[in-house]
Parts: sequence; structure tokens; C-alpha cells
Amino acid sequence: MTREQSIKLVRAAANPIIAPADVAPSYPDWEVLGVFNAGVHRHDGETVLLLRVAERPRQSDPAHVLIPVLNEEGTAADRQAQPMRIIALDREDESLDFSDPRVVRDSEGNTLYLTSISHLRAARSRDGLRFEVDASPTVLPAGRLEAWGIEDPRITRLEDRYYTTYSAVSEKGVAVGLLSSSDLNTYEREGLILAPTNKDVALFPEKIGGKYWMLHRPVPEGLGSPEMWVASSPDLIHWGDHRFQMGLRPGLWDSARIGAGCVPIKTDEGWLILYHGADDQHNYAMGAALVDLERPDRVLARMEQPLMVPEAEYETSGFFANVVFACGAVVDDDKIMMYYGASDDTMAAVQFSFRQVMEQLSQTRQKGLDGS
Ligand code: MAN
Repeated sequence: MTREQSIKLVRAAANPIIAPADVAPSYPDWEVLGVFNAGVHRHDGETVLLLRVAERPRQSDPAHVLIPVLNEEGTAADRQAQPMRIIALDREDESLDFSDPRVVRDSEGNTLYLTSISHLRAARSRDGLRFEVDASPTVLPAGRLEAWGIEDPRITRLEDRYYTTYSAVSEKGVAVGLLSSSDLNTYEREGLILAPTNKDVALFPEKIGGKYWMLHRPVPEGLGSPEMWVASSPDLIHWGDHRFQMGLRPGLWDSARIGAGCVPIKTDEGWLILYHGADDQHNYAMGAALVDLERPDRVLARMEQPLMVPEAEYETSGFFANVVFACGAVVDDDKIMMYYGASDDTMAAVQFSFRQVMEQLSQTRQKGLDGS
């Protein structure tokens, strides 16, 4: 399998730029397990990250694993009035599988619970590297369809508002929610825009052919694979015209699952799509593709090699090792600063040249590597 990289990557010297110790848990008796997979946008001269913060009650009893679940009708803010349910699972219970640190499964491999609950938390920086993290949650999960938390935000500016998509996780599956904001400080809920199982939604930053467009990633069961699609909408709420965009590539680094990624970046030659992919060993890497400006389902070029693979110590070890997972980037002329979650526990930043990625993509054109 080819995992060699050809793009010169400059990881921030301060990486990881935000770690769990920099984030106060929501409750004094809880602990933050991970701060990762943040959405990013510039606003008013600041770089704003909307972090995914995964936390859980401190695990003091070695015989039990404590699982936090939001009460069905509550919001996490109501914890005092309407306590969050804490489920205690017996560590020795042989019908339970604790081998994946992210989830608890039954003996058939079905997911029963997540081991943490995530909310979204803002962090701000003047230089894009030193961030101040808010002391309390910015957006909390709410209601039964977010009972297991909200994850992986991606921020797109459209006209004069910011729109943030996220994964809404519950026992009903992973759905996609939408938030809107004028200042990246307070958010309004726009509801769920895609039903389970779907995730990795990134909105294009302008209308195409008079419609809004999204990248999305259904997870078909039994038939089909977790691959990338696009859809359009007249109002950001109602989505249709679903089209297949990009598929898995057997034998390559993105053979088991792919999905957005950063918010698409407009270039003269097409939309630059920085997406994530994984192989069947759960090695997550980032890749690059170019799609048609007018037809976002049409792949013009796709790099054969990954753009970035886990290499630094904080990427190859951690809560869920060998993961680099970006939900956003900031572009300044030739510089792309990509913010990414490393091993599902810290935030890191990497810089690379826009021109170099475009050159690489133009070399792969006509090679028939679009996986469709
Ligand atoms: C899934 C999502 C991400 C996570 C990766 C790796 O794709 O849950 O949030 O980073 O898995 O665990």
C-alpha cells in the first residue's frame, strides 16, 4: 500500500496546540478525555476553533466503566435539575466488548454506548497557534437524538452568517445537525438536516447554480460503502438531488472509508477537497481531490498518495492512535493552515503550500483514480 507523501508539511512547533489539560470539564467530577476534530473560521481578526470536547465522569471504581448519557428530553445544561444518566457497566461482563476505547459493543459487534459524551467549545487566537479555550461549553447536546453527544463540527460562512454542521449521536444512530451564528459566539439550532446514518457534512462556501451544496457521507449497511456524496438545497434545510461523488480505492490508503474533511476551498481550477480516509486497520490519513466548480459531483483529479499520514508521536499514539482528522483549514495566499484532531485526543496544526497541492493534483489528472 502506498502511504508515501510528497507534499512538504510543516507541523506547528507548538503541537499539540490544545490538549485535554487545557480544557475545563463541564462538571468538577468529570474528566476531559479528548479535545479534537475542531471546525475553524476567521472572525474579527481572530482564528476561532469550535472544538469537540469528549468527557466522562472520573472513573474511580475499577470494577465499573461509567458511561454518560444525556436524559432523553433534557439538555446537558439541565444536569442539576434533570441529572444526566450515568450507566455503570461491569468491567468483567463477558457479554460486553471494551476493546475499542471509543465504544462499548455487545458480543455481536453492535455498539451499545459511547465511552464519552462530546459537546462543542470555542477557542480563540490572534496568531492562529496560541488559543484561549472558553471555560464552559459553547454548544451542548440537546434532546434524545443527541443523547450520546455532538461531534466533529465544520464551519462554513455563507453570505453574512456562519453555518456549522455536526454529528448528532444517539442510540438512533449518527444524524447531521445544523447550527447558525452571526459571531461564532452564540448559536441557533436549525435542526437535523440528514437522518442516520450520515456524517462528515461540509457545506460549500457559496451557491453553485443557484443552490447550496454539501458533501456528505452516508454509511450504507449490507450493500454499499462509506463513500462521499453531494446534495443540494434551496434553503440549507431541505436537501435533495443526491449524487455519488467519490469512492473507496481498494489497495490504497483510503480503502475502507472516506469523508469530508475540510470545507471545500475554491480555486480557479475547481473546488479543492481535503478529505479523510482510512484503511481497514483504522489508519486515518488526509487526502486531496479537485472537483468541478459547476458540478461538485464530478471529480477532476485525486491524489493517489495521502496528503498527510500520522507520523508525529501525538498522531501515532493516544486515545485512538494513528488518526489525523481535519474539519477545517484557513487559507492565506499560498499558505494552507489545516487544523486537525490527532489520535482523537489533541488538536494540532500543520501548514503546507496550496500551490504544491494543486501541482500534485494536476499530475494525477487523467489517471482514472477517482474511484467511481
Ligand atoms: C470517526 C469519527 C471521528 C473520529 C474517527 C477516528 O470517523 O468518530 O470523530 O476522529 O472516527 O476515531
